[in-house]
Amino acid sequence: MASHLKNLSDFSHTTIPNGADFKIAIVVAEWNAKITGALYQGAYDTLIKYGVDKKNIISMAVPGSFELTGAAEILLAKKKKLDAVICLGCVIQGDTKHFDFICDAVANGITNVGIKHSKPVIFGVLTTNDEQQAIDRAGGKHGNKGDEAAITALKMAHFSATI
Ligand code: DLZ
Repeated sequence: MASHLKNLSDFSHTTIPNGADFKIAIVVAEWNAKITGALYQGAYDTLIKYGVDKKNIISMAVPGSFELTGAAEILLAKKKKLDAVICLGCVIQGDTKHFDFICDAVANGITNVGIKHSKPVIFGVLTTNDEQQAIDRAGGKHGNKGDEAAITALKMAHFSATI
């Protein structure tokens, strides 16, 4: 069960833990819904693929990426048995500084919520220059960052469970 490394050669990028014992929340932003819907589908399907029970996946929507931090905080405060929260969003660069404020706020906010609760809170937010870059990362030529966020959640939940 324990996954402590004995030496550096034990390390493997390919080991993805089974999620049968985990309860995981996915919070997804409604802004840029076509993109975030694809991220959500990728994350959900990946959790199922690695053994997480449907009834142990909590799916919630929030208006925009800025709200992801607050939602993660509420979930972790009210649902003590969660093993991880996956935050999914897509912020696309516009003509104003809004992009920078949202990206900074959500990155720092998610980090702080995870530290506060000692629980993995995963940053699955695309921050792109344009819509095409987002499409490419939401099931396009650069894969689906929702899948990657789910795998990170499984690895970190396993890390936490084995300490
Ligand atoms: C207002 C706004 C803008 C301009 N752009 C985005 C975006 O690209 N992606 C995103 O997820 N949300 C955006 N929002 C909404 C904010 O995240 C937030 O919902 C509002 O500022 C209300 O707090």
